[in-house]
Amino acid sequence: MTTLGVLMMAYGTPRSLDEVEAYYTDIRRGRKPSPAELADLVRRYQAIGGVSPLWEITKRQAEAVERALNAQAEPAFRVYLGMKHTAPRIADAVADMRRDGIERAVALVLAPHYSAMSVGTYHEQAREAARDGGPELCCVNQWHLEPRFLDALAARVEEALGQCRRPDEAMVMFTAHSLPARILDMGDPYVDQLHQSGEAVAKRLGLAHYSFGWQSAGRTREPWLGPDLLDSLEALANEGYREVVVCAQGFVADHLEVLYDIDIEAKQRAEELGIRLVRTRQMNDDPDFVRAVADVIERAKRDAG
Ligand code: FEC
Repeated sequence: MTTLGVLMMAYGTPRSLDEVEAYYTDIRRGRKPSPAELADLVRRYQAIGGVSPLWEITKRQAEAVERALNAQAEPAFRVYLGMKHTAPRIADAVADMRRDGIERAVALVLAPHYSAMSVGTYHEQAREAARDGGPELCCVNQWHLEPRFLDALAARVEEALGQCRRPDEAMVMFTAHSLPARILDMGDPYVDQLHQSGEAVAKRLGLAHYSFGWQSAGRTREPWLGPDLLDSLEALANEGYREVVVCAQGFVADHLEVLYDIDIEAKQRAEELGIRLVRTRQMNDDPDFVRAVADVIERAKRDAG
């Protein structure tokens, strides 16, 4: 039986504070951060314990998805991990697949919603690496409406509402990473897809109060999608909300943008505003999420024929 490759791609994170400058430079496509920008990012990593758990979680996710894919049939899938901003790079994973004689692979980013500026750039790197010599890639653009993924999100929102004193009066806010607002002029589907998955979860749970917020906007001069989560909290406080459940639906792991931007920065702002902020549990390598990702890959394999 021929082995089908899975090119699983994720953001990547510095493994130590010494790597933060190179990482930040890579994110900024080769432009070094200023000393002040670098110091601020180092400070945020220090606040979450020095390093982000993202790399360890990404590895566990890849291993668990490979096990799930191979559980029912003959082992027929092999997962290769490629990071966008750190080693092992997407190009390294593609080279490893070629070395192992993999001829076809499903390429999947561990981010459910498509934007040309996020998932699209992972795919560009993968296609570029596979251009000479393969493997042939079947790129999954989005999987935000995968039924088991929506179930997993709904279960976590329900669990968080269970921690509220008055769940019926709490606001559920679905957040995702902000992007430059110019994506709106590009016909990019990112905003619509975030609304689609949030609305599907709200429908599953019959939520009366839900809204959408943007987080972790880049520190550049151009306008980013808003309103930012911190400003939204202020507006909610003014409207009389006292409990807010934040569901970071655009992220599938615990990492800096969750552990700092929500758990430290947004919680502190919420407290100042008299709001109790409850964050939903991230997916990490939980079995329900792993099964959802395996479903996405199996469907892509079937669709590719
Ligand atoms: O835990 C960790 O160490 C890594 C957490 C992390 C994840 C992540 C995911 C996304 N990003 C997306 C877009 C952008 C754009 C810029 C940008 C900048 C940063 C910086 C850090 C960072 N991102 Fe990130 N992102 C993570 C970390 N990101 C650190 C730099 C400092 C800062 O701005 O806070 C702006 C680039 C520029 O300046 O030109 C744009 C998107 C995602 C979600 C999809 C995905 O996972 O790929 C979109 C995790």
